[in-house]
Amino acid sequence: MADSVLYAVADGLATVTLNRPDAMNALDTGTKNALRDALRAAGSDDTVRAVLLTGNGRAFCVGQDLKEHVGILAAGGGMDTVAEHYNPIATAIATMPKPVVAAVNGVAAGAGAGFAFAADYRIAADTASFTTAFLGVALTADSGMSWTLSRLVGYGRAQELLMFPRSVRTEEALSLGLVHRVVPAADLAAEALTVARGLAQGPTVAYAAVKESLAYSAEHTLTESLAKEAELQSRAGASADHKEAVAAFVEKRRPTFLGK
Ligand code: T3D
Repeated sequence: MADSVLYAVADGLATVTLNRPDAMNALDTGTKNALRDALRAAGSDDTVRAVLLTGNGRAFCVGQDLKEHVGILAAGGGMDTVAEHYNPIATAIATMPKPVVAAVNGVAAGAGAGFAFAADYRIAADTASFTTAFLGVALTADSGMSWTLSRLVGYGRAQELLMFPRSVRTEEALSLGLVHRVVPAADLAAEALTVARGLAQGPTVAYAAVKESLAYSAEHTLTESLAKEAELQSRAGASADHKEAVAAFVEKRRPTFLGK
């Protein structure tokens, strides 16, 4: 993998770090390839039970590298990167059967914000901010943002944030539901690691089922969603972790989950 994305696995947690701090973690082609491949690797590795996505430097990710993009446009290139990179990256985050935590260490713009919105849990430094950014460069939403943003903040607020891009600071992001938790910048790495490690040691089958049922119910009827819940509850109920959790409850001890 390119140095622009760091990938490390320890104790069931895969940490994926965008590592172009001098470019505010802008997404050039090499970075997009590496990020897509890292997330796919984490998704398909059964020893990985949770993923932590973050950035090095003062930005989380400012989206498409516009300095590279201007050259691609000048050479007559198009928007192939949406199908080649942005869609697979957003899909990997949103659908891998394990929780993804976004530790938003700084500004998240365009597709960078889209990746954070696709995650299952967002913890942000108090110095971070979000902007949809797309309209500023005469583009529409990608990286799943039309889907995620309206579900996070509601249709009307998503309209406003997409049509009139602006910097949303963490206090507002928290009240809008764009982030789950805000911590002092100095504490972000440790706090995010604690959350992500806890998820990596948790009942992975149940987390995957929660993730799948929420996505399913977003576009199905109540009747269909109830049937899906029954299917997923059967899956979670058949897991070793469910048996362990119930036994631990009865025996008044902490459960030890194996992720299966
Ligand atoms: O094919 C396709 O392209 C389709 C896919 C699109 C996906 C997308 O993500 S489109 C959206 C792309 N992103 C943006 O439009 C964000 C542009 N950046 C900004 O609006 C601002 O820079 C920020 C709000 C993110 C941060 O503002 P601020 O004041 O903290 O920093 P700054 O001074 O504007 O930028 C600092 C440097 O980062 C500067 O470089 P310099 O002048 O020091 O050499 C700036 O050019 C660079 N930078 C910021 N964003 C990008 C970038 N360089 C390349 N690409 C960027 N996206």
